Amino acid sequence: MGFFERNRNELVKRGIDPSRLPPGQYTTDRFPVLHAGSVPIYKTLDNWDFEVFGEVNSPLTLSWHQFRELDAVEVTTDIHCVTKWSKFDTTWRGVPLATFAEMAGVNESATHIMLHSEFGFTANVPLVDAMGGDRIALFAFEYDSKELEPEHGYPLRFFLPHLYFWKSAKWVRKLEFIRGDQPGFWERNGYHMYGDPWQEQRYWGD
Ligand SMILES: Nc1nc2c(c(=O)[nH]1)N[C@H]1C(S)=C(S)[C@@H](COP(=O)(O)O)O[C@H]1N2
Ligand SMILES: [Mo]
Repeated sequence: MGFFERNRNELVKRGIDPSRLPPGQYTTDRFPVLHAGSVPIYKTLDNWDFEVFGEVNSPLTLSWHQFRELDAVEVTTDIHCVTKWSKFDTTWRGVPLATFAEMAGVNESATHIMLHSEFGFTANVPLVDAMGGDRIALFAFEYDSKELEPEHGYPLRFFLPHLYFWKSAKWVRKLEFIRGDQPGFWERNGYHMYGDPWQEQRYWGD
């Protein structure tokens, strides 16, 4: 029996439905850390801000304090990394993307969002995925009821669990509404433009 089959059998033994695992994934209870480049260190959040711009009527900039005054929600759900680990029942707290679309007055011309993080990291997501129906799309500041660890995105990361986890940009500073799709950092480096784990859209051409 191979590793992936053993991993699925273990889930069954633990009473967890193995169909929660997308194709080619295995579960872990650890929380691996993955990113390009270094982890930003913030001595204070006094100079931190969050900017919303692009195809909107009223671009805006929020301080950390202003950001934290917005209504937040908590969700518990599974996450799936393109490097094949999945983690079940992770709990996050943050402000829904829809809040910012409303505050800034997103134009009908917007089709996608581009997330901009520290050190130039970017990630692209279709707007319907970020706003539609029962989809979860948060700007998250807590994991497991505690503020984010520096290596997991402190103070703020995007959280979009229905796509591979590379779309969930850590250390996010700007939300841009754009017209037409553009590749972000990993998408320019060979990852799929969309990244649906259930379709195994890992790389270009998948
Ligand atoms: N700013 C930034 N965010 C990023 C990345 C990155 O390189 N830079 N990598 C992504 C990738 S590839 C993954 S799998 C997840 C990993 O999140 P974690 O380290 O909290 O597990 O972060 C995503 N967010
Ligand atoms: Mo990743």
